[in-house]
Amino acid sequence: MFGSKEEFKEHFMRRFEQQTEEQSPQTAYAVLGDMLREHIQEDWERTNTRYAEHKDKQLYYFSIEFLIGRLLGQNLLNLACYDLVKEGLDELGYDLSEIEEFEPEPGLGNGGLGRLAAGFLDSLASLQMPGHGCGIRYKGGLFTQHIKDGFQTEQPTDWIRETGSLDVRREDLALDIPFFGQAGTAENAEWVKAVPYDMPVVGANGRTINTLRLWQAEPSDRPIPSTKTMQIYERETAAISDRLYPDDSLDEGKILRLKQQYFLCSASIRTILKERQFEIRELPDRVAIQVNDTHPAMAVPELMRVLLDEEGLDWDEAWAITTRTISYTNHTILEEAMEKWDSYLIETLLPRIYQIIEEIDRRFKAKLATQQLSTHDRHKLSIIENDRVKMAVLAVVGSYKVNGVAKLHTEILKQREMKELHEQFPDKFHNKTNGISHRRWLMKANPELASLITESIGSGWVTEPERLRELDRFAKDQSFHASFEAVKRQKKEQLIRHVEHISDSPIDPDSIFDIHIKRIHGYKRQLMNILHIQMLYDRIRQDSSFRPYPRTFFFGGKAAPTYDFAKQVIKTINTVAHKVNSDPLVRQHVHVVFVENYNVSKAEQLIPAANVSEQISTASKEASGTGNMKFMMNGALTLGTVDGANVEIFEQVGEENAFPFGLLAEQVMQFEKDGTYDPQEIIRHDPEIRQVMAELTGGQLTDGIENSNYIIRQLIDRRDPFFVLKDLRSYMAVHDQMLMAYTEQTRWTEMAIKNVAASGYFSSDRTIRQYAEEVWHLDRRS
Ligand code: CR6
Repeated sequence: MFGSKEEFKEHFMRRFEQQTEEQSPQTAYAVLGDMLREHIQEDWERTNTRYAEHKDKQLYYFSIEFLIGRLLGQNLLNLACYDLVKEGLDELGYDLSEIEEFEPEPGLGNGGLGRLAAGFLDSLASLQMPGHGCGIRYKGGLFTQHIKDGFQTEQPTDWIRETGSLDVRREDLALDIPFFGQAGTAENAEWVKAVPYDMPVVGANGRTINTLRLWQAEPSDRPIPSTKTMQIYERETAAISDRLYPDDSLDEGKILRLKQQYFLCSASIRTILKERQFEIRELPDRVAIQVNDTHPAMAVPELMRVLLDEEGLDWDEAWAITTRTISYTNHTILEEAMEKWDSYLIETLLPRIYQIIEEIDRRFKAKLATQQLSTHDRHKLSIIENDRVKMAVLAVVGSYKVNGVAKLHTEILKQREMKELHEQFPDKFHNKTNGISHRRWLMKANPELASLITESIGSGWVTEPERLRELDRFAKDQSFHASFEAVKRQKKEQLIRHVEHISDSPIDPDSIFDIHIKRIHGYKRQLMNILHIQMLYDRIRQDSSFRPYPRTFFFGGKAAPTYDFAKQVIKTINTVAHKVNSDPLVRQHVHVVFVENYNVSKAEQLIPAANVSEQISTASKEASGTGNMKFMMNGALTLGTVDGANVEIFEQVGEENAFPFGLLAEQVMQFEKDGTYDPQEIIRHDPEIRQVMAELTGGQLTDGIENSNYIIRQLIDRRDPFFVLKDLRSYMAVHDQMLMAYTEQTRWTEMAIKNVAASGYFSSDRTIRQYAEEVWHLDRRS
């Protein structure tokens, strides 16, 4: 980026001295940001010109979330000047990692789905592919979590105000989006101005800089409807890009959410079409639109609307183009996350769109009319049913490809959740197992391990991550073992420094770091983990021969503000943590740390330090998981259920190098079907589980607080829908196995190395190559 270190230093100091603010690390952060922006500008323009001149087919990844994480460090790394800048700053008396801490994290996503979208953009740019993101520029990202008396409290964040962010306002591309009014005319509509902010996506090892276009909602200049005051209109307009919905697995069905979805789809589609330099009929050869879950599925009727009403095509032509342009990724089978919109909501807010959805449904039903189908099948195949619009069905019918995010999940879609749709469109369905950016999760988060790998096998893995396999040669190499263990130790010590202020007693770096970080949710079973810890506590106090190898259990994760059960789980974790950590006997063996405000930056500190990766979702419920891949890549062993991408992790590394346990997906689904699982039976027959349940009901695990019964209600009244008690024994047994394995240090290190070696498959570069080849056909030129 700056030629040499000297050049950088000179340039930096010159800029620094021009600042009016004092010369603090915060000012240094601002200066670095400006330098980066200027540096990127030229390559960004060049990339755009190249795409226009070569007429490359462009991919647009539509997503309601892009959890991009901090950008400064990652951009420097991708521009191959991180070390140079770090050393230069060092010599000037500044610490780059300290400067990086000044960047507020843009939390424009909830979890896996949003982080996946961000990782995909990194891979697209790094593979020099023309792929861009389209999303919303939420003023407030995901809330900041604080823990008070063991409870989660939420505080709004305002990342934009806190930073001069990297994006560029494109007033020239602003457009007005209509809501309400009458179908087909703009009369009485309420207009919202959509203003794009373009953010550069800097690819590694090249000069490709793609664009993440985030839309901001503002009042339009058009007259407002007579039924509204200016004040209400302005408030409602700003609300559209005011905040991210803080729930990743609940369909809230609120009008604001619907507005966000349509706002994103309409602004993006109309701009893509307006800027095009080709005939509309060429669209499928020039543009691919990937719809990330159903949130942007309004892309289907919106593209139809533009083709019909603005481009003047007839229905069949428009439909052929739409269904050759749009493809859809499904990320969940959880019933409560399957979006269903009340018809009247869509009809009121988007009258013309509703007409189009009705027509899509009518035509699809007419096609099915000739087939012999059961009532059940017809029900599963209808887009509109009981005055509700099922977005997943709309997305499948309106796409040319539909994918799940891990092999098991795709099979469940094909054979169960979307069986009837799969029978209608067998060729549409395919699997694309998720991936993670090895640049962020290995090179950026764990430069120590990255260097060790490069010293041993060369740097080929950086561009071809599957070459991490070459590490297998070192799995038994004693001197490699020593360096590998030293790196893990170093990362554990670094983590301790980051979190010691929140822990009530010192953390032992020699203990096993067992880490469970992700959103707090029933199916992710943080409850099972903490019940197990309470059982360890009971056993250590009751059985003087039971003195297990020391373990530090880390938890981190946010609960959706309206999800009482999950909030109660956080309280339980903190209560048990306090109890365990303040017991002089127990704390020699078990230590519990809840890391406040888990986010991407915290993940970057936690994951490299892990020995054990807790991936314990109820089998069939976690579509893929991506945290599991990050841990593996950093040499942690997966202790997990046979669910989501865990299945493929076990496949890649071999089950003997991991700790699988628990009910299988088919067993879970069988129990769900026949209803024969009775948690009471387990409580009756298992004295240890009975004891922990008694403690739970007695309020001992929640400080005796009223309301502690969300958990009881779920386990007893709702008959333990996530099979926590059912899997608890098997979970305890696999923990015992893990402890045994850990005491054989050499064998453990060998397993850890094999995990890193097998993790290359999970780079999102692999995932993106597969999408590009099999779905988007990005190499296709017209
Ligand atoms: N919550 C899945 O649950 C998957 C990601 C990304 C999720 C998770 O298993 O890894 O998507 N689903 O594919 C949704 O958000 C709907 C998630 O992050």
